[in-house]
Amino acid sequence: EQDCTDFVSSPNAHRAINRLRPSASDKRTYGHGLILAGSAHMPGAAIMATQGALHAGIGLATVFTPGRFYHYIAGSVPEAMWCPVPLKVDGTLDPDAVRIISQSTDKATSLLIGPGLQMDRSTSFTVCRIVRENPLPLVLDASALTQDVMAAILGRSLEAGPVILTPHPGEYARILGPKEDTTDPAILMSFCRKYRVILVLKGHPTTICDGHKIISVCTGGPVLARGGSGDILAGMLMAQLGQNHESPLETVISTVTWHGAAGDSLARQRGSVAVTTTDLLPHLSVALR
Ligand code: NPW
Ligand code: AMP
Ligand code: MG
Repeated sequence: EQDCTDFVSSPNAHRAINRLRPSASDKRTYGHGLILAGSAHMPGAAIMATQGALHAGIGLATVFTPGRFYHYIAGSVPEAMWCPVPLKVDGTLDPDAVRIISQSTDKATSLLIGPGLQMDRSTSFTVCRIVRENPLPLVLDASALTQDVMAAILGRSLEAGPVILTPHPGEYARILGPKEDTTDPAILMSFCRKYRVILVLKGHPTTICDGHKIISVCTGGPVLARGGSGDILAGMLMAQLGQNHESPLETVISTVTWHGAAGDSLARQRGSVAVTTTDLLPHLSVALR
């Protein structure tokens, strides 16, 4: 472990930092990410996804979150902009959310949908419309991983940005269908080709597939086996996808590796038991160094 002050004052470190962030840059250089996440009983997922995006260096983040409780969660992450999207009287997402999010799309660079969303019929309808119509590079996680949303992906324009899916094994089984073998690499490969997606099958190891090759990422361990670890990863992927000019596959591989390496750093310093999910966040900078 290197002392932070020594690191920052060394000429090599100065060069390294400037390689990641050129002097001639401002917040627009590092992307503007949009996040549709959270619900009355899972506001934490929206917060953790947003923190993941911010700690992965995004320039600007706007969070669309259903309902009126956003005043409460907005204060917990002041760096982000928060925008309540309307709910119908039955508590489901109003289709007007499509219009509200589209209005912000012009200057945005990527979109994350899913962490902590309550996926009832009306919310699903709204999410499917956004997936079909919004051309931004897209990360779909958690509650947004349904068969209806998979069908909507097929309706995206060929010119639209890449789609990254980040299921855990249970969510993978849900989008694959009940009769398919979730452990078969050939099925994984043809699934990714059919939907033209990059799939991140989370676990130990995490398997990444773009329909042409399969990559295993072995960083990370059971310190990450706690609620919210995947929400942080989803935010990081959205942030990196929006600001990175290398290939989407390279971006996904490096970001998953980074998330796991931060877990390894946390476990080395504090062990795997008596920590909480957000303790991972400061270790993202340690792992990056
Ligand atoms: P079961 O029924 O639990 O045994 P869920 P989730 C299974 C939000 N969160 N390997 C599971 O099995 C997320 O963002 C909010 C294999 C079920 O059958 C989502 O929006 C938090 N199978 C929402 O909660 C912190 C597994 O998969 C199926 C598996 C639900 O997310 C927590 C579907 O799973 C959470 O991130 C595994 N590793 N894990 C917050 N603080 O706000 C689960 N299954 O129940 O839809 O998945 O991950 O709980
Ligand atoms: P989620 O279930 O969506 O919260 O995602 C969990 C995250 O933690 C994924 O990035 C997993 O790869 C990671 N994770 C959970 N348990 C382990 C484990 N035992 N070893 C390595 N990574 C894990
Ligand atoms: Mg998850």
